[in-house]
Amino acid sequence: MKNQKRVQFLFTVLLLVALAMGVILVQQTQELRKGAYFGRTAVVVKPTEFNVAVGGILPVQIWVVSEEDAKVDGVEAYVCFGDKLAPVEEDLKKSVVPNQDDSFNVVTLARYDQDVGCLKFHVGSMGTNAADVPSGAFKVATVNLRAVALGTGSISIDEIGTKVSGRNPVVSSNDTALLVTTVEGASYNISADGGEVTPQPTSPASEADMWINYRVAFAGVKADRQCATGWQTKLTALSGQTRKEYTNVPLSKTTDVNDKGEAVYEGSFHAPGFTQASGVALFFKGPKHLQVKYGKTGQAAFYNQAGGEISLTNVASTSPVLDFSEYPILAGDVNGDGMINGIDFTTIKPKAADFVEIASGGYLAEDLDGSCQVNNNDIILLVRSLNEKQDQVY
Ligand SMILES: [Ca+2]
Ligand SMILES: [Ca+2]
Repeated sequence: MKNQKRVQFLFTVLLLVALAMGVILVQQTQELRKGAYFGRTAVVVKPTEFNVAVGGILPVQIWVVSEEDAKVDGVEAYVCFGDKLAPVEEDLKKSVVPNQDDSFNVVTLARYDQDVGCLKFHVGSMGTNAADVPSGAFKVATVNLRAVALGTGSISIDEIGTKVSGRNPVVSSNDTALLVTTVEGASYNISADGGEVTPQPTSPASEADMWINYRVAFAGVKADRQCATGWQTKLTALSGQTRKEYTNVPLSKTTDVNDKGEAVYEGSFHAPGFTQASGVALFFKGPKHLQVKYGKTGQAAFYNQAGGEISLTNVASTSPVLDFSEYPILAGDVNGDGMINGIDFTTIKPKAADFVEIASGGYLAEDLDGSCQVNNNDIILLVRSLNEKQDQVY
């Protein structure tokens, strides 16, 4: 009797558990029905980093990644970027450029919520056959924003306010929405206009100090490059035991080119504390470059010996113009630790694979040739610098 009761009790408990689970299952099914999504997507901003001068334009790419090859035919995105950026065009729809290559051909909505710094827009593919509607990873549109103030910030996709629609492979289904499960944004850094750089000596130069007049070039930076302005350049002057370092020396782009078609930059600098007139060696280093030694004017290859043979004077007009432009400053030190190695390579490689871009006039450490895009050419430059540096002792 006692045993029979226990069995009965256990049976009741099991029944209750089963019942409870059934209720949960029913609830979950109802949740899914309420969502009525036929697939999942991620909405992503590319590139992940923007460096631009005030007034510059950020081409913000909106990408969608759909799971299981779900076809996407419309994206309503809510992109927030704060008060340091603003849509480029007054006619908001013109700030959003749909990616025609992937069938997106119409902007049906564009609203700028200036108080919160967000832009809502809808991009769709109108009159496109299901076969031509993209799936997987693809760019939907480019949103052109202008940098209007100095500072840093982020560009984010508001997950709640972003909706993706597509073509349900189950033709009989009315569900055309895709669930947005992941969003990824980007960061931006807006600096002062990079065009003009002024020297910042530790102390002003005195009459006895030497003038250094120079012409240099950066490896791979051809004359037409739009993202090679305002590159902060370090100059070190050496003679005997005297060594002086100067950051941010003046450099302005000329219309001249060297034998390889690289733009020639020139500068004239009154070097505080450097009074040595002969036996001088100069070292130049760009922001993503190796320090390159120059021991004589007109140098067209590396100067592979100790010391230097440059002469200077303390008068700007009589100090010689030293032409180093035929031996450009070697590029490739992306992280600025003074050497080119695997770390620089692993930093540059994924960005080259993604063709990460920057607006004209912007700065991107990995863009070694100033073309405003990271690609194979930048990797080639890095490798070339490594080869060049191998044989050098000084
Ligand atoms: Ca490095
Ligand atoms: Ca480049």
